[in-house]
Amino acid sequence: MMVAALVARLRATLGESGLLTEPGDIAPFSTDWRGLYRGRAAAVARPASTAELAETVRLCAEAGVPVVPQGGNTSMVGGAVPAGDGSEIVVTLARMNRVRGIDAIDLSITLEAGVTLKAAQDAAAEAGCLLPLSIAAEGTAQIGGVLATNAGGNNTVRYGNARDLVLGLEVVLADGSVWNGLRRLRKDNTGYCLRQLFVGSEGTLGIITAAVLKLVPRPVETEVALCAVPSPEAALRLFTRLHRADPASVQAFEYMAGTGMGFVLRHIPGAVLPLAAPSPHYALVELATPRAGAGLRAALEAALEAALEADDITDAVVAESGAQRAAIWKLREEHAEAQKREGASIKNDVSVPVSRVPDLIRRASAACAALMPGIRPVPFGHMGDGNIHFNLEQPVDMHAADFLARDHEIMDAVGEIVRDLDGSFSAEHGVGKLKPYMMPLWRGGAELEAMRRIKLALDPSGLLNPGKVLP
Ligand code: FAD
Ligand code: 2HG
Ligand code: ZN
Repeated sequence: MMVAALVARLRATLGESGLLTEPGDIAPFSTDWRGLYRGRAAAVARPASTAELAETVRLCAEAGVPVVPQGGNTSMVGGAVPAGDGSEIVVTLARMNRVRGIDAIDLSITLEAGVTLKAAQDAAAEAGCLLPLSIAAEGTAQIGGVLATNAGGNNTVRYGNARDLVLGLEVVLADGSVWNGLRRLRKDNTGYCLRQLFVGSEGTLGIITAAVLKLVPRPVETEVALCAVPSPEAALRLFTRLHRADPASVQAFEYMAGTGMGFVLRHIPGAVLPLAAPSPHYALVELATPRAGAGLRAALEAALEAALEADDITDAVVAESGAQRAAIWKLREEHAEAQKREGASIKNDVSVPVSRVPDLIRRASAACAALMPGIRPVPFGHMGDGNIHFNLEQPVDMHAADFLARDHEIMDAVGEIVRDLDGSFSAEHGVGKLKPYMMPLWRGGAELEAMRRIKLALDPSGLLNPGKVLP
């Protein structure tokens, strides 16, 4: 069937408001947050229910037309961008945005895929609970996208990735059939664990339409500190000190280099460094507990004092209010945006064993400086779980296009060091359209072959998000 005939059938199924075809309307769905890719969707389908989405996928399968699922379109690897030839239909989950239920005793929340992560957090908070998943894009990223990418973020050190929070899923499969696995059981050993197959599959195995996620009791004490640290090694020692003392209270431990902090202070309105002087390195610590009277503040101050005496920190500020906590977090959360405003960047979302993070930062900085004089390393990220965004900013006097033309060379140089440190080339952003070329080197042999067989079994015609993840 021609794509035009399919579009007519989709319009009949979804109605006028359920299908976008005007170039101006579909443009935002055809490019990515980083501006690396410009695609062109044949149309954007906006189903309002699982049944409508299932029928959309069934019609696309019948017509042999590929489908690109899209959530908030915040992918850092071009995962939700359609091909440039107008041959694919984008399916946005945005209209499927109901919170279906919350149970504060079961500690679970049932959400449609198009609920933003922020709206899900707010719904959990209203019920006196915490959804312990936090990423800087949470105002835009949606539950379906967060699960399809197995997002990590700031709380992984304490609660794990998105994968660790999923109890159940509802998924539309490649032929349009619906798997309803919206269970909320803590124990359920009944064959292969299908839900974990879809988590992290980046829209290539099925379309997530709803999910049951775990909640935890809401913290009653939260403390946030920003520390100036003399080196990545010192930051790691500070992390170890806090984590050994009470692993259950370390909600986040983030590292930032002075370069990235400088970009935030320069480009983000209202950003202010709450320390006496800039530092080459920083650590952001968040401690939290649901235990009343736990004395977190005293514990944090004692740890910071000991770290100061050991020369592991040179200065620190502990937030005195919710507003100050938010202001400190803003310095960290705006890193991606500030880097974008500074110019072109090449991103390496890598992970290594936590103990090797300082080695990674030192070795990768030296390797990149040797490759390109003037390149500006901007390492930052989730040090407590070993995931550093080893990003590079273009030299000041270089053209963005000339810089970006060398992205593979630079990513591969960093990758070589990451491999040597037993790490991964993608810690939390996924593979998307940007990195399938890396898969044979990193996941080749039996692992990649098993992935291909799974893809073939669930999507035999290769219609779900083609060109993503698998080379
Ligand atoms: P999209 O970008 O729309 O899609 C991502 C992938 O999932 C695509 O392959 C798409 O096809 C697929 N997909 C989307 N919805 C579905 C669905 N319902 N069913 C099946 N497949 C689907 N990531 C982190 O892990 N940690 C961070 O700290 C973090 N911080 C970020 C900060 C900023 C400023 C930005 C721009 C991005 C950040 N990201 C982070 C990356 C991104 O936000 C995450 O990957 C997020 O999980 C993507 O969600 P989304 O709804 O925007 O998905
Ligand atoms: C973060 O942790 C995100 O802020 C984005 O994962 C990282 O810009 C990046 O590379
Ligand atoms: Zn991150």
